[in-house]
Amino acid sequence: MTFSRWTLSAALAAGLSVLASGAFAQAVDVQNAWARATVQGQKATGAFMTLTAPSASKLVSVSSPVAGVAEVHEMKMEGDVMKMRAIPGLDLPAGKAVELKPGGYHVMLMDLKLPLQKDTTIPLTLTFKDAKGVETKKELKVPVSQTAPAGATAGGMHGDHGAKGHGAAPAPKGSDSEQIAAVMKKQFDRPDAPLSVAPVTVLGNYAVAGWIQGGKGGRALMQKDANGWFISVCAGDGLKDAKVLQTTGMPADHAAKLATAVKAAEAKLSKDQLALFASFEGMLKVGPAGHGAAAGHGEHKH
Ligand SMILES: [Cu+2]
Repeated sequence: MTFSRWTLSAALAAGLSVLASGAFAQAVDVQNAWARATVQGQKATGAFMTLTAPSASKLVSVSSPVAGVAEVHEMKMEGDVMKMRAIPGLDLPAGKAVELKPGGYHVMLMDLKLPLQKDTTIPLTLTFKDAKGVETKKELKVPVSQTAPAGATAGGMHGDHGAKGHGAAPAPKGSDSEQIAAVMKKQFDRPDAPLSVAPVTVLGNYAVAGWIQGGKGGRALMQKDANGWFISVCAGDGLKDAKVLQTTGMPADHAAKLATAVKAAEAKLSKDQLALFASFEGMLKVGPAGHGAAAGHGEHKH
């Protein structure tokens, strides 16, 4: 029974307890599963993992008692706009690892019943269908964390940056602006496309940071929680608009003050630089709560 032993040790290595209800020999291998922690009031998040099916199969549905709605989503860049939508099934070719990661395919957990707290686990049931149409279910206990754990892929601002394994890195030091620049660079800086971050406008636990990378640009809404600064939303001109800032859950007076401060900080920038900041279309909710709760996800039909 080499195969079943391999499956079990792989599951244990991933820190999961796995119970397959179908024929055990057909079990799809699950590695590095994790779900993104959420803050109070956040209604949606993502879960990620690497799936390897022994024979051609499909991931046809997902469910979790913590979410009113759970779907398999794909994310794609269309021009400069990140869009995501539910897909009826995710193809799992025989023996090929298929990655569900931030910025790519993911399990979308919506209508959350309660906040997902880091260092807890959530139950997640995956339903697979093989080439003969036979359905198999797999019950997982998925660890909740703020960022991709070591071994899992972190994804990137443009969906093409791949893993940097930054989940285990220590929190950056320095002023708020320095910490924010460090957080953004850690995730998106590349030797072939350096990321420049400026200006950074900090107001309380929120900040707006302009960024430019390889002829593209935008603004990032940063938020600070007990674990430090994280990227909350990527957008363009929306992040200097008080009304749009409010849609991220920011109190109205705070949004107004932040919008005014961002405009003041950017007052001496060149027209070209402002045009780059404006060139990021739409709004991409990043984390720590995944995406989906943000405005401007036009294709998100729920
Ligand atoms: Cu999604």
